[in-house]
Amino acid sequence: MPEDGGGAKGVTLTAKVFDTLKKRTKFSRAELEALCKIYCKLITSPGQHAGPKTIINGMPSTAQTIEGIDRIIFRELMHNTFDILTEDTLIERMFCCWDRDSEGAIRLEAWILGLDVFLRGTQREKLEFCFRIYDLNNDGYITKDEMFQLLKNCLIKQPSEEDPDEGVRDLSELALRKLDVDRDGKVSFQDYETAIKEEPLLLEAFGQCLPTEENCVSFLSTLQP
Ligand SMILES: [Ca+2]
Ligand SMILES: [Ca+2]
Repeated sequence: MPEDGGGAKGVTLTAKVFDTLKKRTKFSRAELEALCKIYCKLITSPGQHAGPKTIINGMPSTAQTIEGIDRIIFRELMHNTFDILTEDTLIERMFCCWDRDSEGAIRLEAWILGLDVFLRGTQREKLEFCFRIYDLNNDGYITKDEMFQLLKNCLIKQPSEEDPDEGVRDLSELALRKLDVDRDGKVSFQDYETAIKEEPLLLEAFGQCLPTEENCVSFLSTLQP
């Protein structure tokens, strides 16, 4: 049963959650409040519930869905607010990294913790975030196959080429050589960290998953009271 007729309007940060977030993130009190407001707006915006049977007489039913930012809203947010025009596989991976408990929606706390890395993460946090995204099967390694899949999706196919996958295979081979520091045939987090220290531009080698500096600044400025 919904707690009140307004549904998500009741979402607020409890004092305890607030204190935890204040400690765990780099956001100020005012920023956390602003982020909470944005969250409430996102989860109540129309078209939130993509699945069938969740809209009854124009009113979203809270019976079967957990409250949070769903995939559709997430994609729009990345697209419109942060200019991340990356393809679906990568957006899906980003969503999964944000939705830590695999609930199918990003709850308030996860949303704020994710944004902390996304907007103000340390180099180490950003490395971990990108690595998790690129490690498609979550086994702790980025393999050549995973690189192939990621690069295949980012590259525009040349129709004239006889074997369009050949270029992607070459590129995956090259990326593996660059990133596999200990030469065991796959990229561990350790490899990735070492290689990116050498060559910071490789951080997002397999597709954009972080906002530009400019987008960060402009989003953070909207949080100011
Ligand atoms: Ca993997
Ligand atoms: Ca390795």
